[in-house]
Amino acid sequence: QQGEVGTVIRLQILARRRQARLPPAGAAHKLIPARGLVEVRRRAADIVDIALEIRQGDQALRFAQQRFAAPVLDDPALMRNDGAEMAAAERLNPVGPVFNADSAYAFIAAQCAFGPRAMNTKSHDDCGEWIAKKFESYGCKITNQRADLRGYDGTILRSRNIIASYKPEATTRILLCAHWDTRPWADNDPDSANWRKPIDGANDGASGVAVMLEIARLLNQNKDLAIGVDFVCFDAEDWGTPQWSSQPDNESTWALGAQYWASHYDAAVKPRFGVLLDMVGGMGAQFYRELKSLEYAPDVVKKVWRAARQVGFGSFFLKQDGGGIIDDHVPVNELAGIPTIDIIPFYPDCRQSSFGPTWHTMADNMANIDKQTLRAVGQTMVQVIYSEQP
Ligand code: AHN
Ligand code: ZN
Repeated sequence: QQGEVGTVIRLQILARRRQARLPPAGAAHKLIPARGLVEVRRRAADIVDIALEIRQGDQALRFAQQRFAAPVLDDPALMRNDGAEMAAAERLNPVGPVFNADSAYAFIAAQCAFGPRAMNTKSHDDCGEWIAKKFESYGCKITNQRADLRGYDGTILRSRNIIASYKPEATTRILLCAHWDTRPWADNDPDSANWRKPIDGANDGASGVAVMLEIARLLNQNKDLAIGVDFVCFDAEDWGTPQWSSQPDNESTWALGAQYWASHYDAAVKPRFGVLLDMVGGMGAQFYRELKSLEYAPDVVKKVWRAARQVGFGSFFLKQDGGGIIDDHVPVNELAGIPTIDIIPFYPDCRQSSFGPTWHTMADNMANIDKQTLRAVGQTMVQVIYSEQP
C-alpha cells in the first residue's frame, strides 16, 4: 500500500482474434496479445487510466477508456471483461479528479500535531484557526459561527463552527460536514487509568475534516465544478455525557455545534442534500447504511452507495444496514431540513465498540489511520459531487 511502484496487475483479455493496445499510467504503450493474461505495473496507490483498443486487422473495433481504483485492479473477477463488456462497464465510471489519500493523511497529521482539540483548550483554538485558513487558501469563503454552548455538566463550551463555501454564488449546492473538536476523555479505553485523558482524535474528528480539505484543494485546482459546496466543520460534537458520569447519557448532549448551526440556519440557498463524514479514516472500516440516514434521506444513501460502486470502492460501502446513530446529521435533518446522511463505520464484531476498536480510546491516533479508507470515502465523495447536475 505504501510503495510507489511495483504492484502487478493482471488483466485477462478474452477477446478472440483481436489485438489490444494497453497504455497503463505513465508506461509506454504495449501490444498485448489477443487472448490471455497480461501483466502491467502500476503505481501502487493510485487510480490509473487504462485505455483498451480492440483491433481486428487495421480496423479499430472498439475503444474503451476507464479509470480503475486500486481495489478493482486487485480484483480479478471485476477485471475479467471482454472488449464489449469493457466498453459498457457502466458500473465503473469514475468522474472528477483523483482523490489524493496522502494529502488527506497529511491533513490529519497536521490537526493531530496541535494536540487534542478538546473544547476550551489552546490546541483546539489554534487548530480551528488552521482549518479556517486552510479552506481559505483553497479559495473558499469562510464564515465563523461562534457560540457559548452548555455542556452536559454545565461547562460553557466556547464553540466555533467553521463554514467554508466553494462558489458561494452557485444556486445548486451540496453540504459536506464533519466535526472538528475531539473527545476530552478516553472514556471507552480498555484501561480505566485513561478514562479522563483527552484523545488525539485522528479518526474521530480529524479524518472527516481532512477529507473535506482534500476535496476543497481539488476543487480549487480547476474551478470547473458547476455547483457549489458548503463545507461545515462542526464544533462541540464530542462533549457528550461520558461513560464514567453518574448522569445517564442523553442524546441532546452530543452534537452541540450542529444543533446550534441547524437551529440558526437561514441561508438563502439550501443545499440539495448533505453528507456527514464521521470517522472515515480508520483501519478496517466498512460503511453500512445508517438507520437515521435511511429514515431522513434514503435517496442520498442510494446515491452515495452507488457512487462508491462507480469508483470501485463498493467493498467499503456494504449494502447492509448498520445501527442508528445520534450524530451531527440528526439536527441537520430535523432542524435545518436538509436531507443528510452519515458515513460512519460499523464493526459488527468488535467488542470494544461497534464504531471500531479505537473509538474514544487513546489508540485513536495516527498509527491507526488507513489511507485506503480515506481514499475509498474521498473518491466516493468526489464521484458524488462531480455527478451532480446543476
Ligand atoms: C453517540 O454515541 C450518541 N453518538 C456518537 C457520535 C459520535 C461520537 N461520533 C463521533 N464521536
Ligand atoms: Zn467521538
